[in-house]
Amino acid sequence: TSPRLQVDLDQGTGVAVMRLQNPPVNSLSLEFITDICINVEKLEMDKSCRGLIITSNQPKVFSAGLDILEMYGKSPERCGEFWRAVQEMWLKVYSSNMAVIAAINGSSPAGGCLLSMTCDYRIMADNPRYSIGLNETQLGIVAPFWFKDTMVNTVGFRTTEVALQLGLLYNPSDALKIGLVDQLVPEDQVLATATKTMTKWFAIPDHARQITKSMMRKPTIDKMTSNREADIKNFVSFITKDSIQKSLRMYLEMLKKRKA
Ligand code: CO8
Repeated sequence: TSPRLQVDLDQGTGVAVMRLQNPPVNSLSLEFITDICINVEKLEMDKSCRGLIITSNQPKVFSAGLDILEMYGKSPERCGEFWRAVQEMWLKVYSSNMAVIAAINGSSPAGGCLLSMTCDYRIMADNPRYSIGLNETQLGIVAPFWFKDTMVNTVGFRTTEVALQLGLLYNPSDALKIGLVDQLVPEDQVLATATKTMTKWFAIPDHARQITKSMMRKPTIDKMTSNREADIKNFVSFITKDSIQKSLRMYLEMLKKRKA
């Protein structure tokens, strides 16, 4: 176990709840992503676990996305290692045999939105102060093709085309309208609703649901795995550019200023 994750598997129901707790905002550092991968893998191998709910133990935030400090001022080698871990997390969750539900109890920008979209179903707190979306362009960076593919698979091409270019963050009701999330519930009912919803997914024979899930996702997964090394190379050369480093620095400064 890790201090950054609380994982509880109910042997009776077969539902595991994974709570993200990497203060303050569950940003996805290399270490945190590695913890998530190890724990998803463990549950995947556990025959008694049929479903996974991912939620946050931090107030107001599901996940702030990738840890910007992992992409700022780091060596190319370290950037490559980080990116391989990001890919691995996506692969593990997107191809999971478990039914995976995101219980989004806070804001979920960029990598947080990606993690949510890799789940099978999304339930979000109906708090208008929360937002979700792939806002990469706002940081002056570009969501890679498999982020794009995952969003296209979730909300369709045209919505993705506009959302990605403008780096749109949606409030919960707009996210529901475009299908980025599947259901809104009062904040204190997000986890309970996820647990209840899981029974609907468990009512279907696992093998039939799993083969169907794989049929839907395999082309996207195969495309990513066959371009994996090129994608790492591409990320490292992009992110280490002076102009991109400058954009990230300005964004970090903006985050700090906004707070003051
Ligand atoms: N990484 C690192 N630090 C972060 C991040 C992050 N993603 N997000 C917030 N922090 C830091 C803040 O700077 C702040 O630090 P400090 O306390 O030292 O000032 C602290 O966490 C708390 O943040 P806030 O005060 O802003 O907390 P709030 O509760 O007010 O807001 C939010 C929470 C809404 C999550 C807000 O922090 C936010 O909007 N964060 C930025 C989110 C974001 O834009 N993430 C994008 C990351 S990039 C990504 O995920 C995909 C990259 C794909 C790469 C492709 C390249 C080719």
